[in-house]
Amino acid sequence: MKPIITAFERSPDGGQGLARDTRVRWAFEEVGQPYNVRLVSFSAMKEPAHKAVHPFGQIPTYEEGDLALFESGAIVFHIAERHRGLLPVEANARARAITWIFAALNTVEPPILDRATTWISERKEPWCEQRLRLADDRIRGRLDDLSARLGNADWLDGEFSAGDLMMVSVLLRLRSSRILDEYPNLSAYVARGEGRPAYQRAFAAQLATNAGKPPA
Ligand code: GTB
Repeated sequence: MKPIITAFERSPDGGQGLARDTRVRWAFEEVGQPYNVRLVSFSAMKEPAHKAVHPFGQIPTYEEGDLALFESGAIVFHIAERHRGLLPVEANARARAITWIFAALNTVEPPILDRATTWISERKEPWCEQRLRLADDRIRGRLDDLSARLGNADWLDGEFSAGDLMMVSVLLRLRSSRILDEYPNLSAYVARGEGRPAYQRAFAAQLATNAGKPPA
């Protein structure tokens, strides 16, 4: 039985791959596991049927038999645990890869999300420019350290892992801000992630859903 995930019926980004189903699709593609997608509208997301799976009425979700999951991090981790290809077998290397999943979601993504929320919800406010500058400085603080840690390596800790998948997914959200351009090694890291055939397939799949539909 193929797992079923949920995605936006019409993504607000018009198919740029920024919604969080893309990272889940990418994980499936990396491990070679087929999956089905159920598209949901914004209103359906808030209905009891969807909220029974996702308490906060969001996407993505994951369902397989009796198991229902929400939170993209938990879903990617679950896929990585169940299938070979996204987590090292050696115990310490595996623990470090999992640490990078958490670092992406808990340490790097929050200031990036803060910037996105400011831009989406507060851009008409007179103080928005100032707020964005503050958000950018917080992001730079994280990127300075991430860039130093990555150095000239291809991936964060040895072979490509679910930690890299999550970190690249989080950094992709920065593209429109140009901040990433200030960090050539991080820009190259993101490009390496996007260049992976599994990412390309995931991106194409979400684009196929949104092609021809104007951004919501
Ligand atoms: N922490 C959760 C996770 O990682 O799964 C967050 C889930 C989440 O934020 N889901 C969003 C959602 O369902 C979609 S991905 N929003 C609808 C709602 O809350 O009512 C976030 C997202 C949405 C749109 C863009 N975009 O258009 O650029 C990018 C990212």
